[in-house]
Amino acid sequence: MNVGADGRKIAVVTGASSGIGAATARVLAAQGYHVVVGARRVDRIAALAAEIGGTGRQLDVTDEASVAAFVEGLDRIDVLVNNAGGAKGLASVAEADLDDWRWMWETNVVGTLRLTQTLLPALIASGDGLIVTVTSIAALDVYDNGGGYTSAKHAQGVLHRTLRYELLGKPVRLTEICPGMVETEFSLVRFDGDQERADATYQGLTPLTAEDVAEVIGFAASRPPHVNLDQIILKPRDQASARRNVRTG
Ligand code: 8X3
Repeated sequence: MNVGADGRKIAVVTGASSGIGAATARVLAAQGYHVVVGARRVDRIAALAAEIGGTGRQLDVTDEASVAAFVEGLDRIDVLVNNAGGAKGLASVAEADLDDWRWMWETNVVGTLRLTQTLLPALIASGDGLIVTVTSIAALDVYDNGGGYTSAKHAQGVLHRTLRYELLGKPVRLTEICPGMVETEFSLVRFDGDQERADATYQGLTPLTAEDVAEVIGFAASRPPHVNLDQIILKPRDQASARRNVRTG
């Protein structure tokens, strides 16, 4: 399929089956982009694509063949939103599960690298490309029992920030989005489906919503080509840092 034949600009959003990814796809579609949404859960992707008049394709950023199939026929790319990623577990370094670390590094770091490398020539060829990478405040700070996630998010942030240097002089903007607490499926995945534990994460405070973050991504995407928003940190008013919020004091 030749995506882009209708003349609309093309945006690719990874991890788009829920949360920040799905909300971002809706915002970019409302701005006039043809949005290509990717995620592992193909039923959700198909429903979202139908809703926003975009294209849904299964995507596992940890799988080379899946990425190759995902990008097939994408002749043109204007915006890439690297949103796929997440956390698994909350364990001290002493007790860390090596498979959880591998999953976090594979999805957040290597996945972002794989997709970005693949789409980079098309983003440059667009003449006004934009790469948005959704990292986290965990890309800027560390916290107890978060080493697997904070190290992966730091590495993902470094990958993105390095590209900002390497692409200087090329027509590609780069924006890193560093959200704090956002109520999505993030904690449900982190706690392996334990809904009670996930809910407890946000008790006693008002977290950001996926839409709050998506609006900011939409703002970055709608700036003129010479304006680069390098890094945007957004947190709920109730959260001062990864370690301190109104509940912890
Ligand atoms: C997650 C940020 O503050 O929930 O990316 O740990 S926080």
